[in-house]
Amino acid sequence: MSAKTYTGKDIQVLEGLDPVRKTPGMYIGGTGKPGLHHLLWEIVDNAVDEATNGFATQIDVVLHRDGKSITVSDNGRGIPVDRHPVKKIPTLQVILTTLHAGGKFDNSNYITSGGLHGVGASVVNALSEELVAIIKRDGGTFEQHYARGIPITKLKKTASNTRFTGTSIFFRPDPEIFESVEFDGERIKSALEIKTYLNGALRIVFKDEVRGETFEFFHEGGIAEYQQHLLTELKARPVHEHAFLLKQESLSGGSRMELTLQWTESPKEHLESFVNGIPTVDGGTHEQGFRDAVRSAIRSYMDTHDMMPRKLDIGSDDIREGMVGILNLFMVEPQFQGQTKEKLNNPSARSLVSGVLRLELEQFLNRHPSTGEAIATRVIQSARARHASRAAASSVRRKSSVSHRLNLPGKLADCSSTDPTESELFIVEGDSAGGSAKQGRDRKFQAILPLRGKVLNAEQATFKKVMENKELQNVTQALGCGLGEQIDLSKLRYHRIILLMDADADGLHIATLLLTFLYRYMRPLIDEGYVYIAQPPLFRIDASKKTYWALDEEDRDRIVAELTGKNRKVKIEIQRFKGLGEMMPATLKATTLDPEKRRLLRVVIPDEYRLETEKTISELMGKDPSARFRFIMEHAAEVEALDV
Ligand code: 1YM
Repeated sequence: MSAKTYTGKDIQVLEGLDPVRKTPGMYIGGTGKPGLHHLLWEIVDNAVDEATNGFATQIDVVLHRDGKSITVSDNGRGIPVDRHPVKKIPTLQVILTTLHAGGKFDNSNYITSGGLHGVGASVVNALSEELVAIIKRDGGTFEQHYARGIPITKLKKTASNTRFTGTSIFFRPDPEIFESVEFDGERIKSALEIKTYLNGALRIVFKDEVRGETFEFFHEGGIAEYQQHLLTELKARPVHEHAFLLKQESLSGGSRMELTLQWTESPKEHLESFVNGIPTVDGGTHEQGFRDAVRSAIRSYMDTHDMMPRKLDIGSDDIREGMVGILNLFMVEPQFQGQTKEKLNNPSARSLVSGVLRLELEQFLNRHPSTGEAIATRVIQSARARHASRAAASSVRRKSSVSHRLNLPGKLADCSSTDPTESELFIVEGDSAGGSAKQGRDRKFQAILPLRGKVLNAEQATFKKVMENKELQNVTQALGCGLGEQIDLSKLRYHRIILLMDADADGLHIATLLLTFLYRYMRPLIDEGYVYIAQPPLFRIDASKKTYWALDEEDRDRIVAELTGKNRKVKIEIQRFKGLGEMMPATLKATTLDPEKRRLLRVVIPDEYRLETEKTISELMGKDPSARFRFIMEHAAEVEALDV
């Protein structure tokens, strides 16, 4: 980025703001919460640019008491207020009322930005019910007010002889445009903190007046410090002490980049990438370059040091397992793509990143052989585990692909149909409940698999342990589709897999463990919507020769209130089931098994929860058992109700 000074004459390609209000999604991706927050990032990024260019050191962000308006200020040079030579109005007003062509998503689905500083401010102005700009510059304080992109005052000088300089923008997003205009303090807080990690000289003070809290972020250590922070947050133990750090100041085309890289014991890869300090959540060409380089540098290092195991294939997944890294690329005209425009698309970024990284990483490994060895060991360990899991999974598949019922678990009471689309498998807790279910089912299409003993925590256990657990083996064999990478849905024997557990803590525990197993090893079953949770009643209510079923206390109270409301003298008898085993087969059938009468919950992971689910599962299924119950109980409401 250049440090040259803009004045009015540099501003080019001007356009009115009407299109922004007509199709806001084209400029900010959408009008939901992400779009709303996008307004803030546009303003903050202008202030961060001023800091990155060396003119500002502090940014203040205030989320006002109403939660619907924000002020962002910086101590930079101040947006120019001089008269624009062509437009004959103040440059500030030109910036806030005209759209730079490069700033919008054009019809080829690209957005370019970073070309001209401040292109987004006019979009924020257009989509705000109110915006106030206060500029300190040229020895004065200047102020101008806008409503929905239209100036409602002239630029006024309100004070003179100020020695301070800077820009302050207050804005209140327009409720006519956004589905909700409520900002999320937590989201703002974490995004602001990341910006200070990416710019070690920058201080950001965030005042959240809604929650009455103030946070100050300053991370002198930059991305090296962020790397440490990430390891702690991910609970990932590194396998070598020092992260690999790379800063490249002058790359071709005026680009520069910085990155960190470290291998850990975590079973996953975690790469966070940014372009010009802005998160690229969907990755893109720079991430591809990063991965290319890591793969080839590690391969070449292992080859030349004779560390490649003879009988073991090392895949690029093995090389990346446990890798935690940060990539921040600065480039002049980034192009973004994808649904939320958070994916870098410039082809040149791939070779730019991979060229430098490959060379530097190899040199680093050669200079630090103990680090090289630790990484190579980690890679081999991952390849071995993957190899073992493949072998185990294909043995399960071989066994079950003999397909005959001979291979099905002994405890399974299978259905007579062989058509998976009409077949259901009830996984039932305990033998006595299993017995009731067997008697109450329709054997044509309903199969019952009772589970006894402990289901293993699939999050904590190794693949080998999971494969040895009898109960999970039974589930796997009954389903017939294999697991892990070898899963084959065409072999799945039932298209409804229904967990039927007691409505108590033990039942919740087992359901959670089973869901974790399915999530980790048979994820496509969840994604395809094949997994359900049954809802057996907890109470039976008899009144005037009629029977009612209640799912929980609330349901019971509602039914009782309804009955007494109609007839105060009615005699009501309430029975609480201690467990499924206590229920008569006919009762179980009438309330829980019969598709005409039962209610099932389908297990779904809405797209916006995907990341969160991954985190929640690994956090909560880690050590703390009480957290597990909390997880399933609190999230029960997120499970989409579905009448089947
Ligand atoms: C709270 C938001 O926008 N700060 C800001 C913006 C600009 C400048 C300084 C600035 C940039 C330059 C020269 C330059 C902008 N300038 C322009 C334009 N904070 C915030 N601080 N002088 C001042 O880039 O050379 C657009 S934004 F177009 F005038 F250069």
